Amino acid sequence: MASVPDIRSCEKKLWDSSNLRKYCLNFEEVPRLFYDDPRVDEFICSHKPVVILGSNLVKPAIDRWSLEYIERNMGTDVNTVFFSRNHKFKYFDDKKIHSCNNPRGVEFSPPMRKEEMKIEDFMKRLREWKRGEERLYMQQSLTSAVGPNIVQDFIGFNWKWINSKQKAHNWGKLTSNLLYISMEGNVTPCHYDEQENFFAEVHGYKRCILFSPDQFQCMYPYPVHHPHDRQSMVSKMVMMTI
Ligand SMILES: O=C(O)CCC(=O)C(=O)O
Repeated sequence: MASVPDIRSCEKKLWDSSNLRKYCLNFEEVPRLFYDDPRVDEFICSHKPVVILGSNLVKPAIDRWSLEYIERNMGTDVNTVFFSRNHKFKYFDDKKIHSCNNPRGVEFSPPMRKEEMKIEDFMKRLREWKRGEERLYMQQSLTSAVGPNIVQDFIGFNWKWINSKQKAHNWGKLTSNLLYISMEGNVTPCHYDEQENFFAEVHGYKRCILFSPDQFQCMYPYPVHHPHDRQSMVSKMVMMTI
């Protein structure tokens, strides 16, 4: 990979290595480039990850979306919240689980549970959370059901820029917009997505560990009919022993 100048000095760094989980792997950093650098398109075009700076993609959210603002403005509909007994939130598709309505499904015990919660109940659980309790992770689609202020903020995202990227790279439709509110230390285990992703960090920090597609077979994905389809069967412990 071509070397890219280090431009992180202009960013506020909210973490150091003590905030990160330890993995027995050698990491190479994903390049960080300003949105108007022509190399952004070169990276996207060659299916390589890139951190894009200065695009103002979600500026209204950066300016306003504190936890308090979200609580006041999210609206009255319920939100999808996952609960896990440990730090891992391994996605599963409940439509693939065996049941009397789905006799051909797979016998499966979900590793986490899902609850639909009002935003104020989620925030209360978050505020009152104590070590040893189930961890929480809200993963909610942003639809027109959210309150009017959040809708206005969403309309103010930099759609012109993102649509230009979609067009330039011949991507499919922009299909879903998810709001994630995580506790520090939560982990989404290794998986692949079926479409391109733009991820915008509004507050805090998130580490994404990406494996090259040429490692696909080493990741041992679950069979497609399994509730953990798209997830890797490789756990951290296994990876440390090979
Ligand atoms: O990183 C997460 O916690 C969820 C997002 C995700 O799984 C993804 O974008 O593929």
